[in-house]
Amino acid sequence: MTTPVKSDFVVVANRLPVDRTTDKKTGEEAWTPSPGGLVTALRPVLTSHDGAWVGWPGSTDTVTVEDMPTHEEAGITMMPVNLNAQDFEEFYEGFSNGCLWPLYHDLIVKPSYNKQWWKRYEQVNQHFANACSEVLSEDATVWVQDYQLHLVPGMLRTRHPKLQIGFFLHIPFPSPELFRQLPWRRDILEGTLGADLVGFHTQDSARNFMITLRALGYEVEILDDDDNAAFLRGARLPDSGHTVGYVRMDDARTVTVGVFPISIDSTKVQQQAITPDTRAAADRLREELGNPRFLLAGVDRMDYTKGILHRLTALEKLLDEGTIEPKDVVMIQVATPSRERLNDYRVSREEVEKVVTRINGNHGSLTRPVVQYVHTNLPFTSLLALYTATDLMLVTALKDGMNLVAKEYVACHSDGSGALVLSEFTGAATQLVQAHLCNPYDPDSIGLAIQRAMAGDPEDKKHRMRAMWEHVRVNDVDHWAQSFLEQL
Ligand code: ADQ
Repeated sequence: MTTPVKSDFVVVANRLPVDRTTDKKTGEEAWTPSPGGLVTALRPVLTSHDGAWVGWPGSTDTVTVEDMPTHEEAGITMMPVNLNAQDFEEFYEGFSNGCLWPLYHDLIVKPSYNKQWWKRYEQVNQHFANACSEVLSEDATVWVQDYQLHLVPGMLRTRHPKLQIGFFLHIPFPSPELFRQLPWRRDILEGTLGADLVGFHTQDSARNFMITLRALGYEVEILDDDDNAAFLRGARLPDSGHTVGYVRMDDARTVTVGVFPISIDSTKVQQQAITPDTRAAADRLREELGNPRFLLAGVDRMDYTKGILHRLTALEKLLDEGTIEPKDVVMIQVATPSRERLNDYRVSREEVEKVVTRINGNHGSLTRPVVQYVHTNLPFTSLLALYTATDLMLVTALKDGMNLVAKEYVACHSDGSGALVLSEFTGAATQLVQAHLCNPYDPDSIGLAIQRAMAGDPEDKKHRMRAMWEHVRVNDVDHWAQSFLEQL
């Protein structure tokens, strides 16, 4: 086996930024880049620093470095971490998505605290740390991503004391009372604190993390500036990305805790949205739907955190009460298949499909259902056409770290058209403050936001959308990555 090139900058994430695809005609297998914003944002830093990406290739077949695209082909070193079927079940589906995911999303469903899953989580985190050790130079910068890999910073720190390590959590960090339920709470915190910089999307998450640490006896300093004083009083501020405080460790290290709200490649999305092709596809879509007065849409992974059921129930209520006429609206709901083997995901899909059927049964006509629902992954170009065609985007997550769909929608409406209904419980709501905010637990609140967005004064609607676009334009994913790495 060849020894990989040693890198000065290493990203560690659950998934590698490539997918294995099979050509339908020839049956030939190849790696295709996955379109995520993270890799786009980090590519310049990765290529200029002989960068490496450590992650799972996405299947339970064993993959070696030799099977991956070469450094020359990909511009970076791809270091695969293999997961066998049991790792996938216990580390990924089990501990990551059956325990941490529901715990961090405020117990929308019940987390399972399973010791066997925890042991597997430790083992797999060790595999990631080992793979990382193979590609890093002794004083490299390593950026560890997300809740699947909480223990990696600590494992790397023990082996390579000179590294600069960053950790970013893409999902919310829960309140101290909830986090305390976790039997392995100290291990998760200790692992995370192997980093020099720990980043969150929102002040709420950063504050929850700091207060949890303080309650467990860590020496925590929360900075005494105006913003922090305000957020400690419970005020909600638009997050702009800054240091919230420090944790003083027993080994004399200081860990910095900061807020870095993630974003999208705003200009690229906006540019793609205004091409004649996208515009024509959007017009076609509306036409095929019978040119409805209002086209509403939701675009999500099929996940119980996204509040798909809640938005459909709110729409159903408006239709049942006669507040909205079925002839005036079409709602498109696109749900990407996700974590389908987990029971909570199966149940949430069934609930969504039931309400779709009921709405169409009660309010559709022979030729036209009110809700068009697809359970599929769409190419990004189709998503852009959908965003562009949509008058009213519904993002009603019960809890969401950020929610990039909201930002993608805004970037497709740089001309001020459209409207966004946005849940208060998303990270995006701390930034896109001009959206029609709603409480997704209350169908009347979603209903009111929909009505306001539909009936709003055109000038006010335009003003809101343009203000949000300006925010997303300036605070793009590049800004996010740069501010984190500069701080690190
Ligand atoms: P997710 O929970 O996956 O991400 P989100 O931020 O909305 O949620 O990102 C979803 C992405 O998938 C978007 O870029 C969207 O375009 C794409 N997508 C959604 N439905 C699709 C479909 N049917 N077909 C194709 N693409 C689709 C986690 C956290 C979020 C956080 C992100 C980034 O849960 O809170 O914003 O990470 O940190």
